[in-house]
Amino acid sequence: MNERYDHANIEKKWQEHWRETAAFETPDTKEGAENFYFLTEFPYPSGNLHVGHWYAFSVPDIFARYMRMRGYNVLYPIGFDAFGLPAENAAIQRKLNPRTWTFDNIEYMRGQLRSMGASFDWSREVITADPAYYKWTQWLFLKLYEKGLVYRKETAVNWCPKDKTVLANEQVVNGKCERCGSEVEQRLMSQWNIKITAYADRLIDDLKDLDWPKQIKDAQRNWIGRSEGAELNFPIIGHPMSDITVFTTRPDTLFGATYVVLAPEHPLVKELADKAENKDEVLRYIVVAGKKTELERTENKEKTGVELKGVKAINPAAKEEIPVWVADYVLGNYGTGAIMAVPAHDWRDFEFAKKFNLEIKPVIFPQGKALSSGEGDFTYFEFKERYGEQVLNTVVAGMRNVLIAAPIIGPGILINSDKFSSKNNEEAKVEITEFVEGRLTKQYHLRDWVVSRQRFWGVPIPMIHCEKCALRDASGQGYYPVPESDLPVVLPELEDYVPTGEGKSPLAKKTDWVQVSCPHCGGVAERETDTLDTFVDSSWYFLRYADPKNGQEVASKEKLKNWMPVDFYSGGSEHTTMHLLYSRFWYKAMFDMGLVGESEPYLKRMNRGLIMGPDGQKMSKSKGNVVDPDSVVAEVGADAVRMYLAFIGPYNEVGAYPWNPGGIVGVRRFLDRVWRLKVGPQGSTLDQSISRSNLDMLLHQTIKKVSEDIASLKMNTAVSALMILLNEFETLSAVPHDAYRIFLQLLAPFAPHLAHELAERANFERAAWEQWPSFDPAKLAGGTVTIAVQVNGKVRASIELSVNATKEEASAAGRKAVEKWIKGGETRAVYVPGKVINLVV
Ligand code: ANZ
Ligand code: ZN
Repeated sequence: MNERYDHANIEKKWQEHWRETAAFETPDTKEGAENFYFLTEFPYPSGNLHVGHWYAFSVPDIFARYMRMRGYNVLYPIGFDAFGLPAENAAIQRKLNPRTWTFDNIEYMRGQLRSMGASFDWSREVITADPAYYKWTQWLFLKLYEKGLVYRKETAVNWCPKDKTVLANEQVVNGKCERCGSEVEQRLMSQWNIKITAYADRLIDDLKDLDWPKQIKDAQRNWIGRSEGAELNFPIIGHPMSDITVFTTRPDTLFGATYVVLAPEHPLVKELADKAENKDEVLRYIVVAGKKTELERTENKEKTGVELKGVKAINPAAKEEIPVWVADYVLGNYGTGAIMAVPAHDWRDFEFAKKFNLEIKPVIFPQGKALSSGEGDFTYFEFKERYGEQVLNTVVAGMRNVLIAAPIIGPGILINSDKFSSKNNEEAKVEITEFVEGRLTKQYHLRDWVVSRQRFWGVPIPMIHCEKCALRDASGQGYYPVPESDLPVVLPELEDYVPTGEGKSPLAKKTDWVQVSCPHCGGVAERETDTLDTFVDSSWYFLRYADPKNGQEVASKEKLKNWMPVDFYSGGSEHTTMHLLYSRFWYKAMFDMGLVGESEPYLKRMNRGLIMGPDGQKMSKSKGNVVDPDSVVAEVGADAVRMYLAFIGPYNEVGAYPWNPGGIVGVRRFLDRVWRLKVGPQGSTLDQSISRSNLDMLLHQTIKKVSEDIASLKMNTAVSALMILLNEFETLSAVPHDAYRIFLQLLAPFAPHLAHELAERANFERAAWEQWPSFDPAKLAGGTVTIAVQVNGKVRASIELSVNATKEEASAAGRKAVEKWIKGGETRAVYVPGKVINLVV
């Protein structure tokens, strides 16, 4: 072909063709084809597609197209996560209406997404800021409310001073706002919460049945953070009405608890401070501690605290009087907000005890030969056997006041623990808990999900507050759901969207919207003016793709059955403990209400990696290393960009891959070579080719490799295999027509425009090439060839060798055949596969 590979026209032509023929509109069911739901996380309408979007959508498109060619009825939908802070902040910066800004962006991004040649079904597009969508977000929120899974409560919440809104725990990363990076403050506020903790056990236990990467499962398990332990009561001397209840994961160490610690927020602190000799000091400490962030308190810094002087508690097992402290290394919102301190076996307690000179009492004897005498090292039981129990007891009791250099952390044998001494510590956990009438419990790191946002650009929370009813209401709150027939509560237009920072959304200023009649008494009441966290919107969007235009319900049961659960979900690792956790919860709650047919939404999940700037740094405007995909596409074409991103690294691993301008040129050159391939006349087949057997084998090996690699998302090695096949093709005077067809079939998911164009030009029947080729296992192994063995360039013998033989194998076989010339001497081999091995002595 002398004509230039004109990517721009070819890509335009095929994109128009796909659009006009509605090529990727997916029917709900398709005769003879199994449904396959392939989901990628939908984008925020941020305004401009960046390389990250290309990576998120164009590489998965290879998989979607491959599955379609394999005969599946593939749903590969797209939509926009349109509400939320990023869009709203961007609009405010530009002094634009967030709605206009968002919908303009969506329009622009649609065009950009189309330029990828991705096989999205646009007819099912979902936009979370569309009232037809968020009607169902509100409806589902009210369903959760009905089931007692939504409640309003005053709690200490994370407040972002810059975004002027409350954040969920998941949106605080290392003490900073996940969106803007500001240091998060704690504020006491009354907020709407979703009771995700009610599902903590199921969210952990059901992970085991999912085909998800281990890291993602582990991260969710850790985030939920289930600890099994016990609540134990420590009586306070002279204060018979209230004990100090501690949560411990180590009730086996109870005899070693030498003091108790209350969090500064603990409700008993003020009461006990009144009794303490140093009340003022205690109160001052509480104020100082209250100013610290949770991160500052849990970081491994110098421990601080103050004793409640004169207040004593009793260790319920050892029956000894122990001091009571207030210290901020104990958190108010975990467990019971109080701990028993066991400095001999816990690092934090150990450091604290060292600093304040508190008693350190070991109650666990480590496993292994930990006891030494003049006669050697012994385990606990060996020592007991040799020297008798009495000697052992004296030694062990002696340890009590020995200043140990570090706590004994691991398991072992109980000592200094009365009748429990000599027991295995694990065994003693339950027994000691029962002995002091404690109770076995579980604790979770997971907190309920605070979903109120004091921002404009979100779904209005469909609740109404009535001051009058609040007085008569048992809860005293006076909140009532908006009647279902009044949904959606439409987000009104405002003059001013800027958040006020006073703890209320700008919607509060829209008094005519706020005022509404009370669904309970009919009197004058007020709408809730906070909006929902965008993670609520995205907790169920994938269901809507199954039935995007349904005005009667979230989605019809039948359509859900066609598509759910999602077969494969591709997305970013930042969502591991946010969206992925929230949506699993949401789906389980819907399952319990009979709204969906199973309790897990996504069968298989993968997290993709990141594309870095050419300098290896994260792309950012300030670093000036942002690659603009539009200009690269204009230069080399969408197919080259797709294929380059596929080639950049394994898609199934969370790597960081720097953008390499040289690499993209290389891929473009590959496509140019494909364009120029010399193809045999129509009807020419492999069978007529001279190098038939080798080519046949390589072709079938390539089919196998590319199929397996795409299926496991190792797109990079699939591309390499295509490159090797092209090299081989280029050694032929003409590529047999049937081999060429297979090559285009394999290329089609990666470079769909080019492959379609070439297939059309080669006159292939659509049906004949638009399906995935299969390989013949018999042809994979390949035959043998006879090659010449030279010694210093002179032919001395010939050998039969597998066509796949490596240089080492060829050299070894060659040496054997020419032993009498080389006599075991050292040789260097020059190997031309299929032809000759030259051994240079
Ligand atoms: C005594 C003890 C002895 C403990 C020992 C540990 C080791 P996880 O695993 O995270 O659940 N703890 C309990 N509530 C706390 C709070 N509000 N703030 C800070 N620390 C708290 O941790 C449970 C352990 O952390 C509990 O078990 C308690 O210390 C401490 F050798 O009790 B342990
Ligand atoms: Zn009322």
